[in-house]
Amino acid sequence: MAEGPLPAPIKTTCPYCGTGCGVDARPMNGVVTVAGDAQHPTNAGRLCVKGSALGDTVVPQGRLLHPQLRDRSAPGQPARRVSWDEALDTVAGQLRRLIDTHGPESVAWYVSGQLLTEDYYVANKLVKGFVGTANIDTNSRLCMSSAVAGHKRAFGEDIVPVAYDDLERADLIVLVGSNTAWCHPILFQRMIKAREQRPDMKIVVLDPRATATTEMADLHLGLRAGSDVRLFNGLFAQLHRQGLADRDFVDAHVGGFDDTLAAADDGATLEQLADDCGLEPEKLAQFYALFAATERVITCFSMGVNQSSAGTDKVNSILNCHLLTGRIGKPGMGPFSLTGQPNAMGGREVGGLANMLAAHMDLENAEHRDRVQRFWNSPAIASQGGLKAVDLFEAIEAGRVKAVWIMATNPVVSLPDADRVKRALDKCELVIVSDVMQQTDTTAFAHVLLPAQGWGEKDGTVTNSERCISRQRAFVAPLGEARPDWWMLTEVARRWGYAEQFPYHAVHEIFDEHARLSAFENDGERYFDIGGLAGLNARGYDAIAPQRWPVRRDAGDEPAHLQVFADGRFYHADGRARLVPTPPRRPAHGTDVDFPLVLNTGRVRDHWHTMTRTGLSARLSSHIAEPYVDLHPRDARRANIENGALARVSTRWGNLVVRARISDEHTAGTLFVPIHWNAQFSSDARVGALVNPVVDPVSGEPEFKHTPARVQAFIPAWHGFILSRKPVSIAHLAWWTRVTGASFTRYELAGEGSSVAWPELARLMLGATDADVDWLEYVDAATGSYRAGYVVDDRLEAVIFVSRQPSLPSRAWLAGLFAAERLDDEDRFGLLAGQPAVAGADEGATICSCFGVGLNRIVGAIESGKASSVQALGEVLKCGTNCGSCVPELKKILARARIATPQR
Ligand SMILES: Nc1nc2c(c(=O)[nH]1)N[C@H]1C(S)=C(S)[C@@H](COP(=O)(O)OP(=O)(O)OC[C@H]3O[C@@H](n4cnc5c(=O)[nH]c(N)nc54)[C@H](O)[C@@H]3O)O[C@H]1N2
Ligand SMILES: Nc1nc2c(c(=O)[nH]1)N[C@H]1C(S)=C(S)[C@@H](COP(=O)(O)OP(=O)(O)OC[C@H]3O[C@@H](n4cnc5c(=O)[nH]c(N)nc54)[C@H](O)[C@@H]3O)O[C@H]1N2
Ligand code: SF4
Ligand SMILES: [Mo]
Repeated sequence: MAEGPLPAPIKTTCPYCGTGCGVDARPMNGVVTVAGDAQHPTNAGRLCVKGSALGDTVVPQGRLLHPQLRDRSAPGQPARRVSWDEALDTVAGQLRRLIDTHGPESVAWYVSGQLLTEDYYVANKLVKGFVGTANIDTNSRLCMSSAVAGHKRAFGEDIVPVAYDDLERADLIVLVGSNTAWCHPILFQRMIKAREQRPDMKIVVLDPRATATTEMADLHLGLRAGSDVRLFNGLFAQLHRQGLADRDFVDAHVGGFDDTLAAADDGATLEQLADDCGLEPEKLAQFYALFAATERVITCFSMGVNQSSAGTDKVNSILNCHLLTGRIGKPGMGPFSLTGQPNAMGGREVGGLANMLAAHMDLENAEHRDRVQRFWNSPAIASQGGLKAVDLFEAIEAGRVKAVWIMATNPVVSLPDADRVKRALDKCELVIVSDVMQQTDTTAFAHVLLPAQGWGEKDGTVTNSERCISRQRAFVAPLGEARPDWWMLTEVARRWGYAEQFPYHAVHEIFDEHARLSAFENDGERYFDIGGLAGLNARGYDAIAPQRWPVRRDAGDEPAHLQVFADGRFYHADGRARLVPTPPRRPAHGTDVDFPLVLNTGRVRDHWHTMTRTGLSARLSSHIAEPYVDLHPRDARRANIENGALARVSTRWGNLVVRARISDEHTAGTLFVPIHWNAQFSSDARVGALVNPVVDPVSGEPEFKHTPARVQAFIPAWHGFILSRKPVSIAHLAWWTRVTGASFTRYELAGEGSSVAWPELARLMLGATDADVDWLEYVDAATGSYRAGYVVDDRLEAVIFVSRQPSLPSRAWLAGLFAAERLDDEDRFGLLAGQPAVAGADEGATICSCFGVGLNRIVGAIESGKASSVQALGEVLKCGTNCGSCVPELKKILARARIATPQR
């Protein structure tokens, strides 16, 4: 029978990073396949590795399916399934009781840049306009709040003045504190492609760490952590000295010059500046010269800038250099804040932060408050800023805030001093959590669990880094009783008697209201204006094509894509921008004898945040399987830690145990631990528990990138791993990590007790209790080595490998055996050796997740002379030819192989 044509895809938007790629989703027979949307202006058909694997995450595993109530005073009691009515009556009733007894400030919401604009709008309206408190903050506090504060100080409004196609027009792209190659992969690929087409274009990266992004850079400045302000102040002073200030532009449009120059220029020499920033003077001079000589420069910045106790000053020190030179408001130039979450920008539009109102209006502004209150027809409106994320959880711990509704974020993992978050939630009278997953570190504390619709089920809009609004469209039926977040909020509002102000039955009605508010009494005073999208019916809304705001109603012949600030008009009351003095200061806590190293934290290529979704995908779990700490050989030697062994990292706030990755590519004196692992995936790897909760005084953003720390060896009695088709109970062990495999689960283990009776224990753990299973076993008491496995109907069921040493055979080859329906004799022969009987069949660690190409195969192809370039590797092995996310790593493997193999 001939195959029919593929069904037409549903066009939607990727739910991961702020790049905001368009996705074609095709659900078929319970499986979702995805491809890049060729018509989307952001990605023109491409997807990175996380986007390509989205289908793996639209699955029922682990989903929260029904509303539940849990009586936390009766420990051990499971949550009780209830109807939506009972759950919502409980939420509305309990919150009302607390508000009536203790006032509106006694309750709070903690929401997320992963909500859709419509969810976010309703949450913000309900809390600020109807509860009458601004105690609603969002995880964007941990992410974008320094950028928001910096923009407001400089421009008078939170406006990002660069669009993606400007990157293609720039001659210099400076990436500050951004691992773009891994965190905004498709945007990064656009930059690399632009450089291929115009080889004069340069990419400079400022990051204390060597990353996949620095691998591709023309120049990497490995500056000392926290020294960005000093570096950009130095640039400001030098640009001024060289006469590169655009006097006309500054005179006409920018205030604050004298004070800013005074703060920036303390007369330091280039050598002094370089020394303060931990750089070679030549390198710093090279960067300054490049910046000075290039008119079309875009400075992109991300978490290495925002997540700092001087985050807002870091942002302004960058904006200052652009304002001084007038390199803003023209094609191919400007400062560019890269947003992290898919709807970080949408959250800013609706005023999701505790110190904002809605539609780019301010809480502190009485006229704005009055305007919004009239528009909402609301009984009250918050008149002062609410608690910012870190303060909010402190207030919960102190008992001042008695109820919190957490929505689409996992604060027990992602906030700094995360053990305090646990203590706070433990004490809190009422914890409501809406999430898509049943079991997270945060849902464990919920009294009320509300099942939210996930990606593919929910419907709405998101706005990406360049202010492009795109639709996320539903393409599968919601699982269980999952409902949209806006619906839950609306139902609570109605129970409080606000049915008239919350009349929503469908998502387009909310978007319409949001669009109308943006235009309401605007008259050009606020740049954020999408009045042109108001009045759409369901069909019109569904058809919204990706477009950048502003979208004004009476735009006349305004070009579709405006160049922001082209007319030199800014949004302070006097229409001018501001240079902001940024005297440099060091990170809040310096190192000392007890904590001599700097702990830096961030992301890996294939995981998203707390892994609730990417952790479901075998493909995405194979690139970096375990939590780790990167450290320099010098620091490892001092602590007696070997590569691949376990290490304990401690700070004043907490500690964890993870795998040590030692390399002289890492910066001496610093540690890097990824943010993703948590109690669902590892016994002891939640790095948030170690992070200093100090925040930037202006933005309230925590200093996630800089906590004084120390590292020690962690030496268990034995190391081991299990691969098993059935789940294995490992929670009692000293240390463990769980990794999703294709048809099995992998467990990395370490334990105490030198005289473990392995033969009995292993059969029990692996569930091979039937006497007649085909059980294979190898014991070497002398070396403490134990290996076993079993086969049912010729199919491998499970293996366990244990040793006193951390070095154990490769998991990759064994993992491959689980794919086969039958274990052949050769494989059976190699099984307990952990090695293929035929040489060369072991993939090694996955590099290309799209095609499952491992390190060993890549090195093999290079060493055998079959490939000597990224392109040739792609031709021979396909690696790097789909999403391209692994190209920086391929480049690095090639470079290493070139060093290792003498030239012939
Ligand atoms: N794969 C993947 N992609 C993601 C995410 C994810 O979870 N996984 N999350 C998304 C989200 S929400 C966000 S916010 C973005 C974050 O995207 P990025 O900001 O690019 O990612 P991070 O890894 O947090 O940190 C960036 C870099 O800042 C550097 N840094 C540390 N201290 C300093 C400093 O003092 N100065 C400078 N100049 N640099 C410093 C770190 O070494 C690190 O390499 O990624 C988004 N994209
Ligand atoms: N140490 C350290 N910590 C950090 C950072 C760092 O660099 N270092 N970065 C910070 C940054 S920038 C960010 S953005 C945060 C991210 O941190 P979090 O926001 O805590 O991380 P996520 O895993 O994205 O959490 C999203 C939660 O929402 C659920 N969810 C998904 N979709 C929906 C939905 O539609 N509705 C609802 N109700 N729930 C949904 C998911 O299952 C998950 O539990 O981490 C911050 N924490
Ligand atoms: S770059 Fe990757 S994660 Fe980010 S939006 Fe595009 S496909 Fe999604
Ligand atoms: Mo973020």
